[in-house]
Amino acid sequence: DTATGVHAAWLPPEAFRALGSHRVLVRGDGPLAVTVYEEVARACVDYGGRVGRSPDAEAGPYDLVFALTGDVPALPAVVDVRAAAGAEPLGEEGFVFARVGGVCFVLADAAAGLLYGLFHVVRLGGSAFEGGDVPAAAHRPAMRTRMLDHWDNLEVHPVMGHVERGYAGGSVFWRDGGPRGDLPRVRAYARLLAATGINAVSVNNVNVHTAETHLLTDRLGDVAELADVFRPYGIRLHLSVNFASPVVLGALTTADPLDGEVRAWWAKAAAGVYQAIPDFGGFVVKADSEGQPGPFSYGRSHADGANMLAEALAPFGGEVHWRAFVYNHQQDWRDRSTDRARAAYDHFAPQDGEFAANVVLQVKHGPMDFQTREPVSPVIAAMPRTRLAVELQVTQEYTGQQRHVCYLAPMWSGVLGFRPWGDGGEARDVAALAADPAAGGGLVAVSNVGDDPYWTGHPLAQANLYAFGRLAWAPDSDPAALLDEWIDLTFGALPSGDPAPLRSTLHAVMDGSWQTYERYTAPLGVGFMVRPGHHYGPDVDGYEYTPWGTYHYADRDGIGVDRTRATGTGYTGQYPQPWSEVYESAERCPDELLLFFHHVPYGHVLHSGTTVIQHIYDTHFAGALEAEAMRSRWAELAGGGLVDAALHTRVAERLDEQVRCAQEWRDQVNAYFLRKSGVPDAHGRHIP
Ligand code: GCW
Repeated sequence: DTATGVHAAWLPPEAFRALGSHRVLVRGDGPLAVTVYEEVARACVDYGGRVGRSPDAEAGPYDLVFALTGDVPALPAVVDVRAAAGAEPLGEEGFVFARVGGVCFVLADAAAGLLYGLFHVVRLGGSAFEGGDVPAAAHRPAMRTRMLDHWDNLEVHPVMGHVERGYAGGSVFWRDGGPRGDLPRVRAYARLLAATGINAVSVNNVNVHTAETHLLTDRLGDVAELADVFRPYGIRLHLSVNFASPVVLGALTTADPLDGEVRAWWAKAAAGVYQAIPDFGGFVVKADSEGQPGPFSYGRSHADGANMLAEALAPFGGEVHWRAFVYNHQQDWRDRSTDRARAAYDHFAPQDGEFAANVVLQVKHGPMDFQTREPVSPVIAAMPRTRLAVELQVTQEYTGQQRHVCYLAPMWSGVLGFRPWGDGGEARDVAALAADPAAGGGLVAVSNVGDDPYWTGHPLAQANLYAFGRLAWAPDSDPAALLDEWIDLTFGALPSGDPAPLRSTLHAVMDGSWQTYERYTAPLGVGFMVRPGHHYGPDVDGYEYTPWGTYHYADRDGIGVDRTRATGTGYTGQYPQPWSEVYESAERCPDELLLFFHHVPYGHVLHSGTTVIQHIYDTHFAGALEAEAMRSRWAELAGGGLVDAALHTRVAERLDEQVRCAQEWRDQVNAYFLRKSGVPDAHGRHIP
């Protein structure tokens, strides 16, 4: 049942070499323990090890034992190892790893923990089995929900294509209006996701068109089939639902959330879903946003809408992921008082405390829309009585569309580590707010996967998917260390056996790639200089006179959006102290966000000591050169046997495009600002 013709990504057979060449005992019941057993058994076939399975395992000795902590009578050692890891419960998904007297133990309270422990051992590789004792340590996911949302359509949408904002081919789930039918591929995908720690997937676009609306009812079998494939890897499925389903599916004339018949309709729909998929995760909802239906049509609030769905799901333990991405996309660009950045807070903060216990408010990490640089959304600190999930975008809509190398883990790590209250009394960071065990929100991302043989179009974009899952498990992970993990697993089976030269190239190309991308695109946090519609490549004024609320206001004197309380839109007031003061002040505002918060003259001097206009020139020249350096560095690997030739070519081709596109960005942005400002480059470089 293996997927053929698909890149193994971070789970090539060689990643299981150490595991598969030892003597392993797998105890425990249920489908997840079976998965662990099958994974180990397959590795042992490949590498000559031996696997025992309770209850009829042959006698030891074993090098590695997987067991549930309740399994005491048969395995007394479990008691000591578990005790050594501390008294805190492991939870549904946690595990203990230890090596005692030459035997490794993976212990868990529930079988999902065994699965995550298995992939921990895979990451450790040979080192799991070498050296002396390893003290017992507990590993638990920081986030309860670690979710990937697919923006996949069942059929090719005339404007948005098969996968909305997808850059890796068609959907892995759907084709021609129905299931794609390649379940081995789906299984391989589930396995990759489980290895990063992801435990929830939503299988259709948040813009729910007519065909996808039917997944909730008459097409439910197609979803159940996918759920069956994801289940053995500990992943619960979710569906994006159309708020107007009762109307679209023809049952009722209204979708008013306070209407009794509407509520009854949803209760019945939810019951139907759980009959087909007993462990169904819940609904994802984009309501009253970019043309999607929602409670506003009926004069109801978003709490009314979300709670109605929550009530339908509650009897079955399901959750509603209600998106906070609500703003006016038909704004008048002449009106400078309306500020799209304010919208989510203005809509949702007043409703804090009104959402049901099984509603999770899903908030994009920034106030606008997944730009290369944004401040952290103020909604995240504004709703202490609401469960919260932070939404990231792994698919590179605004960050190079998987034609550019852009390793996003450093950006996400900055978001997760941001402290809305500074270092003062309430020092919790974004990760802690999303992980709050009482609130139980989580981390969500828009997937970058499609039916491309490398999964993600750009092979190096696999690292973003890998790092997302790992950050959801452990938000304080170091992005460079995660890159190493990904490199070791993906490329660890080099014929030379030594990934060191490849490792240094990949770090050189990837570590700083997000900042390189930022240098040659929109400057200083101002955002939206992309081509309208598809959002690839430069168009400085592309969105300037449109209804989308995404403006930079460049004129002959200066640039930026005045979001201050003193003279602007007042957005800075949505932050708690100290940020409301720091962002309010053009002197104190961090350089990288200056134009997000302030409209300043081109001669404004940054903390870096250079003027805004000179910064624009300098970074655009530098960024384009860095893209060229990335390409040369990668080219040095050609023919060296360190990476597969086809993969090398695929990356090389995309680097050619990245270099071309970076130069186009450089020239358009520099020419635009030279013409607007009339200020020449201090270094006299050529600007067309
Ligand atoms: O960034 C915008 C995208 C839309 C997307 C929307 C959203 C799914 O351009 O394509 O729609 O965000 O997050 O809902």
